[in-house]
Amino acid sequence: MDKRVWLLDYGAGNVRSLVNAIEKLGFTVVPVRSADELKHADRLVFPGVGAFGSAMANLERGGFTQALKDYLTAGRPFFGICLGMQTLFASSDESPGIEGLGIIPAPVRLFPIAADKHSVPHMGWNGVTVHKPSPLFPENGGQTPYYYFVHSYVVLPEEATRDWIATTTDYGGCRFVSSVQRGNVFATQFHPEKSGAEGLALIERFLNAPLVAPQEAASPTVADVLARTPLTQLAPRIIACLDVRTNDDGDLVVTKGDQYDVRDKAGGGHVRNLGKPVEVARRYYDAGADEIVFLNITSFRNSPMKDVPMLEVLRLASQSVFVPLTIGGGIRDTTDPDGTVYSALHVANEYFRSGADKVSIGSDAVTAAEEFLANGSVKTGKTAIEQIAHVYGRQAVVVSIDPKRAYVASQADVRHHTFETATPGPNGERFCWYPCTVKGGRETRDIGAYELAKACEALGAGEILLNCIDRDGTNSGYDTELIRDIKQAVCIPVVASSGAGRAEHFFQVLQQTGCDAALAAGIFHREEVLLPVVKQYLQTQGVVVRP
Ligand code: 1PR
Repeated sequence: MDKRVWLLDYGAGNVRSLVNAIEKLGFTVVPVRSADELKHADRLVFPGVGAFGSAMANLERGGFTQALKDYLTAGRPFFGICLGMQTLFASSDESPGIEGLGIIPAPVRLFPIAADKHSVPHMGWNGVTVHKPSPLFPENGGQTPYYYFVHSYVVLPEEATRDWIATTTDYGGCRFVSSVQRGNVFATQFHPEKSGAEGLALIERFLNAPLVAPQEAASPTVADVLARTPLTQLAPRIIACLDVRTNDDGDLVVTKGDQYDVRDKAGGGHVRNLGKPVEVARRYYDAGADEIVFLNITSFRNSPMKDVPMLEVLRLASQSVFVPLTIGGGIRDTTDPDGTVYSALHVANEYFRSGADKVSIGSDAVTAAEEFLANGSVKTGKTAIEQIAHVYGRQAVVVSIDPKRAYVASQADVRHHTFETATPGPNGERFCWYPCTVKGGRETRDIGAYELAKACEALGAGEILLNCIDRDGTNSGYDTELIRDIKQAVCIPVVASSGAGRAEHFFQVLQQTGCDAALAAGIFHREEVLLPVVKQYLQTQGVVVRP
């Protein structure tokens, strides 16, 4: 069997994880860089990246548009992913006035949901309802497989899409088309290359599928599609976080701070060494982590460009970890000791090219928000958040917040947003706010986590990673008051972080704050609570989790 897979890569972004997934399955990737090469493709994968308009412009600029239309209308084997599915349609609300390939005569629309009730982008693990039996979605005994979604635009079931609907998914009261198929042309809104073993199995089924259009099942009516139950549910993400730095011997290790102090007093003050980053990441992937976060915690000291080991860690991890990888630390404009200047976007590019799906910005986000607010909340287009979101999409930009709780007797005592706390301060103070820190908690700034989160959302961040220095490493549970306050402040996903000590803490933070994900570091590294045990406990409490 011919094990070649042609990949239409117009160089816009991170296709490494898709290449890694295809190669993991024993196939060889052949890059397609011209219309002529496209004509020789027998099995084409198209991972659209960025915005609809930029994808169509890149196809046109590369001379691919007509050749791709011809390939598709000939019904040759095609697998479009996320934006690679959306470009099959006639147009998109994301880029008004821009024509798509028009293979499916229907529009892609902005998610018709209340953004103040449901985070947008739709980010995380959700199920699919199969409407068209095919070798791609074999009967699974009623069990829906979970796949990783991250998107803000959708295709809806309607007459013009009816014959193409393979699966639908439900989110925020909206049932949208999560995959389309007719004959050998197949495309998914979700990312199979980031959907763990289920995603790899789907890619493998496509690559091994008969290359001759099978006899198609009859299309369901739109009413049938909309009537099908049960609804799928977005599962909250359980995330493992790896703080990474060089130890005293110069080796890059996973470490863990107690309130950000990574030196082990009882162990002679050495940097805690909790293992090799790639091995630890693989262990968490195998244990069912829904995402993995690497935080390069000494990057404020030197430029990540010199942190070749960190880039190598990402390259190696992305070869065997097929869930989203976030990397944070040092993403800002930097000047190397030799005077070379690197923009934040350049640093982010290196991380994406090395296999990251999202980048996390900490200290630089505080500076950007302070300037944005001082500038009357007017955007300059010059911040790292804006520049990276513009090129890679807002879903690729996470802002990591490192706040500390501060008590005040009266809300009039500070100009920042405060709330009344259930646990008053040492002198009975009834209110609190959370000043943010930079440089790993070493420097406190006069901006609250509430104001920072809202400013970064306005600047284009796609997700908030909300740490809490008071809770970090204490096993005392998440600061649910802080997390609820920030969740209510923004419409983008919020990841709860810091303090998890028992499986119950994950249930508590999900139920009491409405956050989209719960992250932990210490209890997983110290194996005090295993990740599968957390998921099993959540299931006993009726929480839908990715199996
Ligand atoms: O400022 O853009 O260079 O990014 C630096 C990044 O590194 C930020 O995301 C910052 O939060 C992180 N960081 C810097 N110093 C430390 C430190 O620990 N000395 N880590 C640090 C922050 C967070 C993790 C974990 C939770 C859960 N630590 O430890 O995400 O706190 O921990 P737990 O479950 O053990 O309680 P920039």
